[in-house]
Amino acid sequence: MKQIALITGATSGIGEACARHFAKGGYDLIITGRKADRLEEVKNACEQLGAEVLTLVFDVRDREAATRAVGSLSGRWADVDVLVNNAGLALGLDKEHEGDYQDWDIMIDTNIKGLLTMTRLIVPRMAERNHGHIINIGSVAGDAAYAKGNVYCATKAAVKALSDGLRIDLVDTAVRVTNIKPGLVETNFSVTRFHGDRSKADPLYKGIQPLTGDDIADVALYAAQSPEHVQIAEVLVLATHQASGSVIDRNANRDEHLS
Ligand code: NDP
Ligand code: 8X3
Repeated sequence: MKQIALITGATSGIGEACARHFAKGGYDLIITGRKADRLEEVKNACEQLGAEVLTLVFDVRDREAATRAVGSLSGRWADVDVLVNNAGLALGLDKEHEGDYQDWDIMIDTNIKGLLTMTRLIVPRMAERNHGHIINIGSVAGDAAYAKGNVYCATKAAVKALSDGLRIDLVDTAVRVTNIKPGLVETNFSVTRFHGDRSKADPLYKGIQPLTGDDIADVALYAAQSPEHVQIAEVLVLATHQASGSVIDRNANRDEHLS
């Protein structure tokens, strides 16, 4: 019987890449997101790769909708083997004392409370089965704050604390917890952060070869496919010319060719 991976925020970027990689890696999938059309496209792509795929359309901030969606899973689909808590976002890049209340609430509700809701809904069955793996998508931003990153960085620091706490609480079970902390990944992330303004988002990826969603999905699949006695607790994945959340060399003229 194939294992089942549930991936939140599978309509774009890292989540979409995880869906494709887990499909190729032999998993059946439950992919979730807010955009039904995009989920159908990702579903079709993953079916081409040999996966059976269920889609669940809901916003991770809507606890009732999330509860209904997870409650609708029956038979083998109720036994999720891998939960990839990926749905998340940054909104705004402002000084903390000048930030936007609504941006703050959306980040906190999605990155912390949404992740917690999915954990609360899926992990009890894993604990009962003494089998499962939670892969949280944290960030280098959770390791140290950077200028104007304040609330986003705080949400990703929370993802680290929640991953560590869950790992402690599950230590007497065979359920594993991994926190993957990507650096600069070129996805829709920055377009979202700047509320759709590409003229602010695009320069972030200039002068450096950023990571791709596929690079992060590779790491997630590696962690999931590690032998059962191996728990990849935390992985920091940076672009080669990135040293931390705030130290990035953007010398586009350097004489090298990364492939
Ligand atoms: P994208 O914007 O490409 O993808 C974000 C995904 O999350 C989308 O599918 C989006 O859906 C979904 N999402 C956002 N809010 C909600 C919500 N309320 N309910 C359900 N789904 C939601 O960005 P990334 O792929 O880069 O981001 C994925 C994760 O990776 C995030 O947690 C982000 O913080 C983290 N990350 C990203 C890095 C980067 O540099 N790109 C680096 C480190 C971590 P929709 O299309 O409906 O908005
Ligand atoms: C996304 C990476 O450094 O842009 O979490 O915050 S960063």
